Amino acid sequence: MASPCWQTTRFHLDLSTPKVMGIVNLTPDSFSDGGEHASVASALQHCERLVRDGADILDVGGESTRPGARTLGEEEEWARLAPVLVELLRLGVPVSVDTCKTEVMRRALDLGVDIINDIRALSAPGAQEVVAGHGSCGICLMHMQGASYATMQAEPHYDDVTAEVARFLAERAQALLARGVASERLTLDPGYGFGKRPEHNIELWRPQRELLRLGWPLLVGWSRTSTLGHITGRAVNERLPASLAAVLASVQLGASVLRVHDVAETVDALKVWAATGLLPAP
Ligand code: 7PM
Repeated sequence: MASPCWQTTRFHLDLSTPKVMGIVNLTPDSFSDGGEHASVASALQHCERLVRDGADILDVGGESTRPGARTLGEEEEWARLAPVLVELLRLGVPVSVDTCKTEVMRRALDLGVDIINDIRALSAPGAQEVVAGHGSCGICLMHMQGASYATMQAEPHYDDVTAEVARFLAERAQALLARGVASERLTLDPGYGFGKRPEHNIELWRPQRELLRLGWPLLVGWSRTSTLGHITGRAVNERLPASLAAVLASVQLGASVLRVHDVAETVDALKVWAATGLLPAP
């Protein structure tokens, strides 16, 4: 089998070793207080730190996704993202934008971002067209059950969670191929925690390799999730050890891109894991 890769706007990522995607959350409570200029500067400092820590990709989100959070208008979301994206595009690492909004995707791609990461798998009207029309950006399609953050955890139901996630992701990926998107531009994400109870996430985890049969690399986000809280009894700011264990288990189960808050710690954990020979060195 050829080495898996991920084609993005400016970079061809080699996924024969796992890659670390650092989370950059631009909600006002993250980098705020001293006005817009100060918050852009502190967000940028955080990103530079993630790159020094070994992040292979930065994933920047402008919409607070906390359950019950007010959804942002596209102008507001773009106003948060734009000044930071402009600077990040100079750092020399792939820049991913975590958004569900078609107009935000269009503007981000016009700026030159490398990847569109959409927890709604490009379901907004016009989103597939924008991304397909770009020609080379990377794409992450994630599975989520339920219409919104506000409702997704209310009543998740699956007869066979792995089969249902696989069917959904295959269908979204095929729709993009039908629009002429090159297969190498796609990664798939099972969406741990999105419209899934802890038992659903755990049930989905062990057969994760079955999703690889669809033919695309897997990106996973276990970092600090409530399922890890459920397993360990730890509060969100105490979930680093659990998150590291989840990363290593996920890599063993075939994941190629790890979306994490704690980049330096994750890079160390992957180096130790790689030293065992269980996976190629990062
Ligand atoms: C509140 C709830 C705050 C959830 C933040 C979140 C993923 C993602 C997010 C993921 C992909 C977070 C999430 N999670 N994109 N965006 N996969 N592809 O934990 O798991 O950062 S937002």
